[in-house]
Amino acid sequence: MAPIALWAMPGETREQRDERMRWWREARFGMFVHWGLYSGLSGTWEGKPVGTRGGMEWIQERVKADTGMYAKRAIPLFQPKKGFAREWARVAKQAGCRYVVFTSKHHEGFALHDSKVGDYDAGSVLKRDLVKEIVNAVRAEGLRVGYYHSVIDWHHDQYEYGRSKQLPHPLKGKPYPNGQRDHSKYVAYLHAQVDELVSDYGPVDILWWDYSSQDFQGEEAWRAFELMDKVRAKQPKIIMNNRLFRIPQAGFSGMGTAAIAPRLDPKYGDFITPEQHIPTTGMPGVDWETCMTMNTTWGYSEHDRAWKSNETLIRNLIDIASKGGNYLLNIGPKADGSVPAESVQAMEAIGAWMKGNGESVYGTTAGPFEKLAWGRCTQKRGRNGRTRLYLHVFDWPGDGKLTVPVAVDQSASAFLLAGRKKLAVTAGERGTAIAVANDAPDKIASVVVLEMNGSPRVV
Ligand code: FHN
Repeated sequence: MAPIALWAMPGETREQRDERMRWWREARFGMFVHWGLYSGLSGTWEGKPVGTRGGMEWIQERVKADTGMYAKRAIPLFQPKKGFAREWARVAKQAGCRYVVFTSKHHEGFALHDSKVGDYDAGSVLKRDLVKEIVNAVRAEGLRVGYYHSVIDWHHDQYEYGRSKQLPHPLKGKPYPNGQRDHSKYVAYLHAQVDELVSDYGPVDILWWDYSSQDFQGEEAWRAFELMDKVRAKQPKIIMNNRLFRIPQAGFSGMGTAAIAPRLDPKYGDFITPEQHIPTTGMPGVDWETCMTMNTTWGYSEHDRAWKSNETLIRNLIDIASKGGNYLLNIGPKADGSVPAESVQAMEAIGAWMKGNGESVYGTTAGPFEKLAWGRCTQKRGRNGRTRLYLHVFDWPGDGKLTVPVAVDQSASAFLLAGRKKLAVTAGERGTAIAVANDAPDKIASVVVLEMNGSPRVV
């Protein structure tokens, strides 16, 4: 299906929307943070591992605990250390992330800010405003900041979980423990807490809603359009994802995390959100962001050792950028806020690669090729009318010749991005050959820049 992007969001022209989206499209790389009461449970319940794979931020649902039992076990373990947020911000900054999105509230319902409309929050329970600490630390590193906010709520006693067969809840299938519920009271609470979050913490750059189902979404479930309007009234430049809805016009083809449709009407949000997978091709005209874990869980688990390699993480970043998307890579801090050593190491490795090659990711657009046998390609159009192709070589040519399926003229030039070493270019109607050294400068991805007049002509 051809991607369809409409510019129908009321009151905003396409040019105004492009301006609002500019920093996000140029950023390409953000850090996701899942942190809440589940982080203290660490994938363990009553002394036993709940599992070694899958999201342990769902532990309450996995053990089918009611909110009272869950809170009693989890709250004592959740002890954020002083300065935890500065560590997060430093990890993101040195990795080359341009923005941080963190869980202001996950499905468990525990809010990290000091809320005046509830008592299941950091202010009421810990006498701390953790959202303020995180937002200030992220901004102090010069990064953009956003909230992941769950509309699903496993704590609130008016949340009518019986209205959806598809959305999860620890008590699913059981009668409401406190008698009939009035979902509109939960929605009023949801709106009030979101209003606190977009009113009391300065500029907020992103609101990452999560999540709706085909049988319970949008107006019926969340009074979604009103909620988005309220947010925009307080934060006019904010960028929001598509997850208050679950319909094809909002970029969904079903319930699976990979069930996306390459289309988006901006009245449903600003970008679509493939999860744990990278679309096979780009989606011209549709803004999208792939979110991924570093192992298999979003929230911290002491049992999940399935860490992706640095090569996989870096090549995912490149693959996504080569298709015109953003990469939101997750860390799951421990109960005290400390970042697992494996995540720190991975982010440092990404940062080292980005230090020498970030130009080939930031501010680029999707490359012109459907597929390249040896790697990926991003591109940037210069003000001088010349185009730079950033050739990310995963499989370095053994014969010292990198062939690129593009026709160039004599004005074309090439160099290695890291170190800027000039490379000889042989132009030909059937493609271009670039003379490269026998050994790859970077075993994960070496970037060769091919610069030419005008737009690339693929052959
Ligand atoms: O259920 C959540 C899950 O815990 C996690 O937050 C992911 C991240 O995008 N979103 C939902 C699953 O799609």
